[in-house]
Parts: sequence; C-alpha cells; structure tokens
Amino acid sequence: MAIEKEKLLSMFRTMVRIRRFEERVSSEFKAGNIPGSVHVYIGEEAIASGALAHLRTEDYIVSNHRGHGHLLAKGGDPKRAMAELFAKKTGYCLGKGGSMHIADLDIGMLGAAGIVGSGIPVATGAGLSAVMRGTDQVTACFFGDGASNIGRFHEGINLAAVWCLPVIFICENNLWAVSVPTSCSLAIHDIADRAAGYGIPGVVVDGQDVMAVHEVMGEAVARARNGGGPTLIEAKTYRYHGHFEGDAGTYRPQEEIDAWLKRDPIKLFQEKLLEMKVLTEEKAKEIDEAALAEMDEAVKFALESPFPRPEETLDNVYA
Ligand SMILES: Cc1ncc(C[n+]2csc(CCOP(=O)(O)OP(=O)(O)O)c2C)c(N)n1
Repeated sequence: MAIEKEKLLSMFRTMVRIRRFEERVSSEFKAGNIPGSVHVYIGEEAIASGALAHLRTEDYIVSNHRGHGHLLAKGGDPKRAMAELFAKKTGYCLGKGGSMHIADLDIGMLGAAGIVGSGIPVATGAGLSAVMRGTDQVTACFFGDGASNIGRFHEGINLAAVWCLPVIFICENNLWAVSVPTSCSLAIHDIADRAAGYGIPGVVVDGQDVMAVHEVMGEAVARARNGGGPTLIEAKTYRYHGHFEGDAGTYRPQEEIDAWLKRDPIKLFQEKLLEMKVLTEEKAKEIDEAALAEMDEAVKFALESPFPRPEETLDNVYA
C-alpha cells in the first residue's frame, strides 16, 4: 500500500535526526564529554524509523545497548538523552544511568539494557500485560544477531508464541556481535528461519530500505493488534562505526564496510524521495539543517546542565 507523503517525510526526518544525534554523540565522546560506554546506531536508522512509524504513543518498545535510535524514533527527547549521556541531572535517569539505561515510560519506551538479549522476555511480559489489561497495545522489541543466540531469545519468543502475544521481535542483524561475525556464530543464513521453531511468521527484510521495513512492520503490527500473535522480523543491516565508540573495528574487512557504505539508508531514501518528487534538494537541506540545529541545542543543554551533587548519589538508585 502506498505510504502518504507526510509519513514518508516524517520517516526521512527521523532518520536524519538519528544520524545527526549519533554523530554528535560520537564527536562529544571523543571530546571527553561522555563518560561510560556508548554504541551508536549509524547505518541502521531505517529500521527504527520505518518500524516505529506504525506505533502509537501508548505502544511499547524494548531496546538494547544500541538504543538511541529506537528512543528518538519513538518520540524521545534528544535533550534529555544527550544530558543523560553527559551524566547530567537533567538526563532521563538524572545522569546516573547513561546510554544503556535510558527509559521513557510516557512514550512507552520501556528501556535500553546492557545485558545482551535481556529485553526479549521483558517484551513478552509487556505483551502479556497488554492482553491481561484488555488493551490493543503492541510491543516492538529490538535486539541484535548476537542476542538471537542467547537463551532468553528462545524463552521469550516461545512464550510469546504460545500465548499469542502482540509482540514484534525485530532482529537487527548487522553481521557482527562485537568482533564475532555471524559466519562464526550461526549455522543458518537467516535468523528469521528460527521463527518456524516457534510456529510464528519469520520475515527477512532489507534493513537499509526504510520503505521495505515499514511494509513488513505494517503487516506484523496489524497481525499483533488483531490477536494474531507475534512475528520475528530480521532486518539485514550494518553498523558504520565500531561496536562502541573508541572501537576502531579493524576486525572487519574494508571491502565489506565499503559495500555497505554504498547502501547508506539515508542516501538511498533521499534518492528515492527525490525520484518520487516527495522531496526536493532544498527541503532535504532544510530537514538536515533543522536536525543539526536541534542537536546543537541538545549538546548546549547537556553542557549547561549541572551534574548530580555528591549527596544525591544514592537518591533514585534501586539496585
Ligand atoms: C549477556 C551478555 N553477554 C555478553 C555481553 C557483552 N556484549 C556486549 S554487546 C555484545 C554484542 C552484541 O551483539 P548484537 O546482539 O549482535 O548487537 P550489536 O552490538 O551488533 O548491535 C556483547 C557480546 C553482554 N553485555 N551481555
């Protein structure tokens, strides 16, 4: 089904905003303004942007350690996110959680997490909660190829399938789990094939093509909302940076990196929108400049915000 012009532009804007946010995260990390570890989403923007264009504010998402793009695509605030990365009091977790603990319950963002695969059973629980409360909320759960080899993947998806829960499991297969290529960690080609073992649909999609992601997610969300149960979507993608900021990523062959850079999801979508006459060069520039200005503001806000005071160290800390 054709996607309306406004939605196409909105997905493009989301992708550009994520890219510009992450670029600032990378440069601010290098400048020494971000303590702790950060994993950026550059190269994978089409997945969160295409998939979450279907979700309502009250729907849930569960994220992982590479979560900034998921947060922004669900409507998160770049200022509070940047302030959290800077360990400032105005951040999402009052500066005490950092990148991998950001949550925003007001927009259904149930949380990022540093424990690989830990979000999968959480998403199953969110799906169960929606069913028990009789709402038609759906949950989208993002995780990587590495997480698909963790026991929680099996437990979480199996139970969601058995109970026919409204959860969409989205595996962002960027071919590497830190320095381990999928060729060394998987005996199958497509992670989506594992869906058959749970009796649910499994779909492979080009994760560099936002319109393709939008389409498969549309079917999965409709199925989930109508009581049809979960779907496993595998989006083939690539992270353009190292595993974390500071990782040179030298374990990856240059030819592989070059091939994926040619399929930059923002470049591909911009070309497509220009061809469809939904976008003009001027409008693209305007969207980009607005995103740059928004991220300048976010960094300014983070820099100018205070750190938590030493006497507040144990406030709001539960574990
Ligand atoms: C349970 C667990 N095992 C190992 C780690 C260390 N670790 C952090 S990220 C990561 C790789 C994750 O790869 P993937 O799920 O493919 O996500 P990607 O980073 O590629 O987006 C590993 C092994 C961890 N944080 N948690």
